[in-house]
Amino acid sequence: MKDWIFSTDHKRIGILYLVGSIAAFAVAGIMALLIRLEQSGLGPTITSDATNYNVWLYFHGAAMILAFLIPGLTGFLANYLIPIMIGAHDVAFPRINSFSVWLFWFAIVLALLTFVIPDPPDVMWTGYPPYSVQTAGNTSFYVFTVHLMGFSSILGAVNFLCTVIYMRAPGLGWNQLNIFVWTVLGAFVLQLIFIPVLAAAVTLVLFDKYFGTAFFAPAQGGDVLLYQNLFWFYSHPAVYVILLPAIGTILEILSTMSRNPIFNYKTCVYGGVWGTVVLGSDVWAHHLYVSGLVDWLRIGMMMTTIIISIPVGLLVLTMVGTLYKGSIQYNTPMLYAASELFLILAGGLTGIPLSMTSMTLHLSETYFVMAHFHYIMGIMATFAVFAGVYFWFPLMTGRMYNETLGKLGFLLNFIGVNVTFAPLMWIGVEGMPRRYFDYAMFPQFEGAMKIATVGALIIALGMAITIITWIHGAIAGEKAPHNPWGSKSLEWTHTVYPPGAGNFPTPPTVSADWSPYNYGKHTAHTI
Ligand code: HEM
Ligand SMILES: [Cu+2]
Repeated sequence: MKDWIFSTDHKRIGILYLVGSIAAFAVAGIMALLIRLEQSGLGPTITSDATNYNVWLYFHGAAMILAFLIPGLTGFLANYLIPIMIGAHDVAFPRINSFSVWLFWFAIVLALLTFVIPDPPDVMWTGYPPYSVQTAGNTSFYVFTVHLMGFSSILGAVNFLCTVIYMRAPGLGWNQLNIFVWTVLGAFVLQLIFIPVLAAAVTLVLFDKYFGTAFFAPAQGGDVLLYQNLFWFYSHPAVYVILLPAIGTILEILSTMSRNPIFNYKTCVYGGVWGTVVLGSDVWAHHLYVSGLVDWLRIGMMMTTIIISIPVGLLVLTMVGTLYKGSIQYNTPMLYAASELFLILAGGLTGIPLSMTSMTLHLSETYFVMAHFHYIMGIMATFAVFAGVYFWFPLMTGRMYNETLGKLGFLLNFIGVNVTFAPLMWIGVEGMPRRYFDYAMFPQFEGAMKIATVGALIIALGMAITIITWIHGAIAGEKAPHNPWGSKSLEWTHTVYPPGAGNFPTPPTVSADWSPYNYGKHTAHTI
């Protein structure tokens, strides 16, 4: 126990992030089930108090994004893998790393207090004023959770940028880095620049609610839209904080399982990853299309939003190219990774009508938006975390998971998410507004809501099987053979499983022709 609490080993810290984020995922998932059960019929079903419903929505959204996806990708996967992938013995600042993970755990505890305090926050994940200022709910819990998570992530960003810049193995050049490392660098640059803006915005809400200031109160000279601008100035880039490492994870798997190098590596890195980082900073107002925004800004942001499909398209092209003519192994991590092509298309293509200022007049604030971001962010990124856990499972535990159980969980999850979100997307186009507690004025949508609820139950079963598969594998799985997937990357070729203190029995040195994707070529990846 003490070994874990005071550990500065990046692998243990990574596992602590994993446990915390999966716990948050489980509770936020239960909230999702409650939301779907509430909507399974017209009128109140499992609660008659709309505030309960708002609290579930708040916890579900805020926890999924702040406590599961961002820490799952940039906390767990980045921590566990990046030092090993670059041939380092640990991160640049191990104690700060330990401090970050405990900040994250404090934030989780703070978020969970939602369920015990008498006036829980009910402000969605967005915390928009004037509601967040006027509500009887305790908005300060939302604000402090954002502060803690944000601070933890900023420390992580500084740590990992320094680690990759200064601690690469001798000989390891920038263009030999794993693609996952690049995507995490992109994500951390975004976090470093934009988190302070979100932190400032929520702090001003705190002042307005508890100290009587009027930053967002128009009657006293404030500006309510200022908050929305500040919030999305961070939170649009935040979707790339999630998208980039998710795609990085998937690319590692696609490459290894199809025995192909990353297709178009340099275009993917400099065009795809960094193009997304640069353009992603300049599209936030597409979340404010229906707020009465001035025309020049609305049209401008429509252009940038459409243009960002180019770098995102490059990333998807790399995924397809990496599979092309591969000799593919269809195991559980690969099933998750391959399904991402469909999920990214479903989520990305639905973004295009939303980016058109004309079409969004109809679609904004409907279930269509909700289905869009669940396909691209909810499901795609969640599947990436799952794919990552399965792929690196032998490395992390020294054991194999059960392939049949893993595949069964995948199948249920994949069927479940589509049974849930396809009907919701459809009723969104038909005009079903998001965030309504009851939909008495739209009785025609009850059938679709019921189907979606069945979908959510299928997902719950799939998730339960997935978590059982992991626990079973970690405790009773067969011993993992050396390099079970035949990868060329340092974390597999130069370590024992699980890697011990300092990661490598002998610290690796890399030659100029080494690549983590040297499949098919006979160049030795010598040390
Ligand atoms: C290139 C493709 C994409 C385009 C063109 C696009 C476009 C849009 C637009 C215009 C909206 C605002 C809709 C409205 O509120 O009326 C939106 C909402 C959203 N998108 Fe995307 N998007 C894309 C990709 C992504 C990605 C990759 C993610 C996350 C990984 C994402 C996550 C979200 C979220 C979370 C929201 C709604 C947030 C909320 O209101 O609560 N989108 N998207
Ligand atoms: Cu956006």
